[in-house]
Amino acid sequence: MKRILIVGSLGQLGSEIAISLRDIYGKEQVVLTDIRDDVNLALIESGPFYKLDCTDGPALASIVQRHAIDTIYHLAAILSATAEKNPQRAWHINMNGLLTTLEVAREYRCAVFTPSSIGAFGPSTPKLFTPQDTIQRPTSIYGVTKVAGELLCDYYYHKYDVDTRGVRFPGIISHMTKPGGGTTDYAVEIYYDALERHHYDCPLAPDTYLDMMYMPDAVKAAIQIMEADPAKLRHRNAFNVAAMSFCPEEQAAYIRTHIPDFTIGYQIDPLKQAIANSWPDSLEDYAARVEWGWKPTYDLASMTTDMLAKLRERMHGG
Ligand code: AKB
Repeated sequence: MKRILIVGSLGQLGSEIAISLRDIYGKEQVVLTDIRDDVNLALIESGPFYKLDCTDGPALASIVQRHAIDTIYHLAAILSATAEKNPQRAWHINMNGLLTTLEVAREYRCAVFTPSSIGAFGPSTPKLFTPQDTIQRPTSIYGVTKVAGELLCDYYYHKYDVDTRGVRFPGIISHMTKPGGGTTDYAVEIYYDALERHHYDCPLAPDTYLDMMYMPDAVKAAIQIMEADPAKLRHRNAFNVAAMSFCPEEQAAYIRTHIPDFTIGYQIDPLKQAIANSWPDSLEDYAARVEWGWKPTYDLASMTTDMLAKLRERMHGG
């Protein structure tokens, strides 16, 4: 039975991976940590939790030792738009946080999952059906930390035999915990505003295509890759995973099939637009499909139906 630790467990991705891992392995087997301890009290109180700065190696090591952890999900990171406002802090958290986890994993022989991102690509990357192995020259600091993180994880695998694995996540859409500081956050906010105001002001231009994924698929990818047979993994850090690619105009059209009077306006955020323009429109994920059986469940239509239903339930106290 695995004994898992999540670094950054109260964020958009962490809070849902935590619930799924606790369902699968049991509450005591999945230890949660986060820099905050004042949000999502239900999750915090559902099993072992520690307040932890992800760059604090001794504190992380002592939790790993106390709970005999064998697998770490390293999810603490500053997302692209926030990172661009304070690049030095983004480097510190994204790189030193990861290095801290890798060092503890080396000492205590843990496997490590680290998410990379479509942000690991840049303007010189092929934009359509971006291949697994291709040019990676990102222009955002977030992207720089993601490429460096991929390479660092590969390095720890080759040099120290640490079982590092990762995926390049697209924008993740979910209804439990809102994302914070990403370029793709609009694709989540749009559903909240559609239900509350029947209108959304989008920070990206109507025809900005980006890869996106619904949270149940993102959680599935993170868990499935850590359970994959290592003998079949030719790539490790990190696999392209794709589910859908759309632009704000298309997403609005799907929302209108449920809320006919929904309208969208455009108030372009130059920083987010520049980042989005530097990222691919759509990824090709053949390696993930062949090497560990990746296959998404949701597309834009089924995600939109589910998102709106789940948010409606919440709004009506369900
Ligand atoms: C962001 O927009 O920064 C993230 C990502 C695509 O990595 N959601």
